[in-house]
Amino acid sequence: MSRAPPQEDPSPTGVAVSPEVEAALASGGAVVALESTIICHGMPYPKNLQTAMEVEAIVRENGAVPATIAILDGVPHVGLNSEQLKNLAISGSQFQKTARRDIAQVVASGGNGATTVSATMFFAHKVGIPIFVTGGIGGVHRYGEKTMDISSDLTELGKTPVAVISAGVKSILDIARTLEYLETQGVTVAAYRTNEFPAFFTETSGCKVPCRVDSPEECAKIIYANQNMHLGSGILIAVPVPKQHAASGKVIESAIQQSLKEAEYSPNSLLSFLFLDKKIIGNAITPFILDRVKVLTGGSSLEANIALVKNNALTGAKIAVALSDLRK
Ligand code: PSU
Ligand code: MN
Repeated sequence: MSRAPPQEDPSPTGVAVSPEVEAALASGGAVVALESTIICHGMPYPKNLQTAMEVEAIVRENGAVPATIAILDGVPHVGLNSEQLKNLAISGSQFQKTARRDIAQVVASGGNGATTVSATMFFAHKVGIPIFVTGGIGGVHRYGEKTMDISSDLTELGKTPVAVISAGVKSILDIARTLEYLETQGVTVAAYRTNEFPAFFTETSGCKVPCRVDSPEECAKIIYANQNMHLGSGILIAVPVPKQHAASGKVIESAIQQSLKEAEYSPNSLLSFLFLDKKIIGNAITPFILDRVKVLTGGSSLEANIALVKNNALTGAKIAVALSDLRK
């Protein structure tokens, strides 16, 4: 099997860190990790490229260095140049959705991987980046108590000390059980300027969180304390979608119900022996439902998605700067 040589020499850890990210890390500067599944599997081209570039620009404007993470020709990369970012966006789902369990296989086969939250956290921590911005994380799926479909994002948060800035989790998931599971995993869950855990497209979920934070400095102090005590577990900072971009909860919920029906997503069908014959199983469920919700809401969910990712980038960059100042 022939493949192109890696564009940058990976360090002894097997990870290629871009010169800009390396310099920022060496000087204790602010760095923000970004995932690539959202680019390859979460949004269509060219909106995905446009969003990825705007998110990187927002991080820079707010004083931090962006580090998008993906596996290119079998080499995990932290920090992509504009050509690599463009290739990622154009390739879309040709890049394999790569969670923690998939990393070794993608690397061993010299493949291209779009990292999910779990895999992105893993690589961010490996190179020393404590802050990671995304849109939404995975969680406990509806009927998860029967199917055991629980995203590896949650177990990664339990064992990797990276702070993830997200807009909460989508209501395609079981939000209450997701929060219970995070508690079991020992994950600090903080809601930003609200007492309620946000549900991605909407500001509210009906679920209260035990910790409220009101400023980037307050977030940085929690991350700093987590690091100093070597707790070893992650932090989830949930930032609600900006009010003016929030989608209608009713419209979203009916689109979710419709897509669950299309995927024949019910406890009985999921547990039947026909389960493995179904087209939409395992890690294909999240992208399928997200895509159907986008179509069924006439694209309004995509606009909300883009707006909230940008808002998270703004907040995440400010937290990264505050953390870098605390460490000086
Ligand atoms: N939720 C979203 N948008 C996303 C994802 C989740 O609202 O793009 C992606 C993230 O990369 C997340 C992954 O880590 O899906 C979770 O997939 P799964 O449910 O298969 O664990
Ligand atoms: Mn799953």
